[in-house]
Amino acid sequence: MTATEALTDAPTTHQGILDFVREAAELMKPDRIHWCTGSDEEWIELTDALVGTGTFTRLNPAIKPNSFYAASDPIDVARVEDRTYICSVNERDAGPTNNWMEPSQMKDLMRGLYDGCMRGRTMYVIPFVMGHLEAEHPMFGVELTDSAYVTASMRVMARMGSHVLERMTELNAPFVQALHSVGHPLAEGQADVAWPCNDTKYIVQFPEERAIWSYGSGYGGNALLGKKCYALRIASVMARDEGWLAEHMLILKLTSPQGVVKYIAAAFPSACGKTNLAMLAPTIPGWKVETLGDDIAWMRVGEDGRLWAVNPEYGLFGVAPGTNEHTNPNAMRTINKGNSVFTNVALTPEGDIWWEGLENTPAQATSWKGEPWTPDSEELSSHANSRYCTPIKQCDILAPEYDDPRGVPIDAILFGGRRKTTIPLVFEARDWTHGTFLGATLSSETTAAAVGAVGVVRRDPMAMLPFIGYNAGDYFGHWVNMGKDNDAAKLPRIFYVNWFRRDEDGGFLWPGFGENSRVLKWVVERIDGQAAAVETPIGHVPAPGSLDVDGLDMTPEALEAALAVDVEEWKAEIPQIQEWFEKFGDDLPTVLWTELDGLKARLGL
Ligand code: GTP
Ligand code: SPV
Ligand code: MN
Repeated sequence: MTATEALTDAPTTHQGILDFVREAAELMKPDRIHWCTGSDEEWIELTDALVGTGTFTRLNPAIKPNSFYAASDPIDVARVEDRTYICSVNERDAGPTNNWMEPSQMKDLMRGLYDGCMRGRTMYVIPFVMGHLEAEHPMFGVELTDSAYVTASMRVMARMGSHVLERMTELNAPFVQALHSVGHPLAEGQADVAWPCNDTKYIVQFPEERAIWSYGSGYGGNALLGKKCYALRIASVMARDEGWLAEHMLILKLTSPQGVVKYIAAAFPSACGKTNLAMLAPTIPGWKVETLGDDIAWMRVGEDGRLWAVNPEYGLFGVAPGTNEHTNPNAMRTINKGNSVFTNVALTPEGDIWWEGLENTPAQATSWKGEPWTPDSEELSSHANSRYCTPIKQCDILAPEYDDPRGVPIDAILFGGRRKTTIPLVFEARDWTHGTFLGATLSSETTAAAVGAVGVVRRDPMAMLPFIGYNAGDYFGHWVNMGKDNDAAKLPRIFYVNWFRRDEDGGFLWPGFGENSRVLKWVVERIDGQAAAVETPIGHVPAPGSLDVDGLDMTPEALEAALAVDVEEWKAEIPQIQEWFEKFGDDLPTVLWTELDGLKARLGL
C-alpha cells in the first residue's frame, strides 16, 4: 500500500491523524485500511467476518442475541506484565516497578517487528474517546489495529466512531497514538488462523509522547489500548503532571433506606472483586447500590474541594468464572441482554456459554481449548481469566450520573486485596496520609489476570502495580500531595477491606458478595459519625455490635476472626513492608517511613 492509497477517502482533515495513519501504513503494509464509523452496519460486517474466519462463533440468538464466543490461542490468555514496558526518556522515571528500555532502542526493535506485520490484513482506524465526548478536555485516542476482534471489542468498551472523529477534526484535537498488531502477517494465499498472535509480545508505553505500541497479543488489556495502556498507564502520567488521579477503581452509588446518597470508589487488584462490588445486590433491607464503573476511575478535585470521579470506559470486561445469579445477578442480567463477546469460556450444544460457577452445569460442552468437556473432565471448561465484554449501558442498575461528564463526588475510597490472613474484613485509616500508606503497602495474592504464578502474595500498591506509568515513589508522593494541596477534610475517607480471609480449614470466613453491603453500611455510617470503632495499631476496626449482622448466617466466632487484628501477624508483615519501601530508595516520600515507624511503635516494636 502506498501513502496516497492509505489516505484515499480518509474521512478527516485532521493532519495529525492523517500523518499517523500514513506512517503506520507505510511501515506495517496492510492490504486495506478501514476507517471505523461505529455504526450497526459496521458491527454486522465485522462480526460476520469474524464468524467467517472462525474467530467468533455466533451464540444462539434466542438465548444471547447478537453475542459471540471466542477462544484465544492458549498462549494469549492474560496481560503479560513481564513484556510490558514504560519507555520514559529517563530510566529513573519508569521507577523500580516497571520494565524499561531506552525509547529509541525500543522503537528500533519494534519497527523491526512492525515492518510488514499487517500484510494480508486490514488496518482498522479506531477514533475513540475515553470519558465523555462532552468533557471539558475530551481525552481522545486513535487505535490502529489489524484485529477485527479488537475492533469489535473496542466498540463495546469505548466511545468510538464517526462522531468522535468529527469532534477531533473540529477541535484539531491532540490524541494518544495507539498502535496495535497481532504480529501475524499473511503471505499471498496463506490461510488465517482463528486467533492470530505472536510468541513475541511487547506492550509499550512512551509516556512523554503519550504513545502506545503493542505487538503480538490480541488479549484484553494487551490489545484494547484505551483501557489499561491509555486510561491507566498514560493517564496516570497526565494525572501526575496535571494534579489529578487515574486509578484502578470501581465507582458505585450507595443509597440508604433514608435516601442518603454516598459515592464510593474501590481499588482491588485484578480479579479481586471490583466488578462484583460495583454491581452489588445488597442483602440488607432498604439499601440500594447503583453502578458507575467497574475498573477505572479518573478523579479530580472540584471547585468545591471534593474529589470527583468519572468512569472513562463504555463497557464491562469482567471475569467470567464465579459470576452467577447469586454472586452477581446484575452482571447476569446485563450479559443476558446480548450484544456481548465471551472469550475463553465453554460453549454448550445449545449455543450458549458456560463457565465454572455458573448455574445449570451442562452435561457436555466444548472447552475453551476446543476439546469435548463434561462435568467429569479433569480440566476446567473455561480459562480462569475468561471474560465477558458487554456494554455498560445494558446494566439495569447503571446510575444516571454515569452520563454526567462532571462525575460524582467520592465520599470513601476502599483499598482491598486477597489475603488469607492478617488483614481484617474492614478497617479505617487514621487520615489521608495513613490511607496513602495503606494503599502504598497494599498486598494481594496474584490471580490469573496476568500470566505467571497464581496465589503468591505481592505488594500491589493502590492495585496499580502493573499500571503506574511512572516512578511508583513519585506516584506515592502524588497521593501524599493530593492530601496536602487540598482540604483533606473534604477528600474521601480511606478504608481497607479484605473479603478473602480464611479459617483453619481454608474456607472463606466472610460470605462476601451481597453481604459486603454490610461493610459498605458501616463505612458510610463512619463517615456520618454514626458507627462506633475501636482504635487498633493498624487503624479503626468496627466496635462490637457496630457492623450490621442482622440475618447474617455466621457464627460470632467467625465474625470475630474476620475482624481480628492479630498483633503477631502484623509484626510479621513489617519486614516485608520495610523491604518493599527500600526498593524506592530516596524516591519514597519520607512521610511513608514516618507512617511505618508509627505502625511499628503501635505494635510495640
Ligand atoms: P479485573 O477486571 O481483573 O480488574 O478484576 P475485578 O476486580 O473486577 O474482579 P472481579 O469482581 O471480576 O472478581 C473476580 C473474582 O473475585 C471472582 O473469582 C469472584 O468470585 C471473586 N470475588 C469477588 N467478590 C468476592 C467476595 O466478596 N468474596 C469472595 N470470596 N470472592 C469474591
Ligand atoms: C485486569 O487485568 O485488571 C483487567 C483485565 O481488568 S484487562 O483489561 O485484560 O487488563
Ligand atoms: Mn482491571
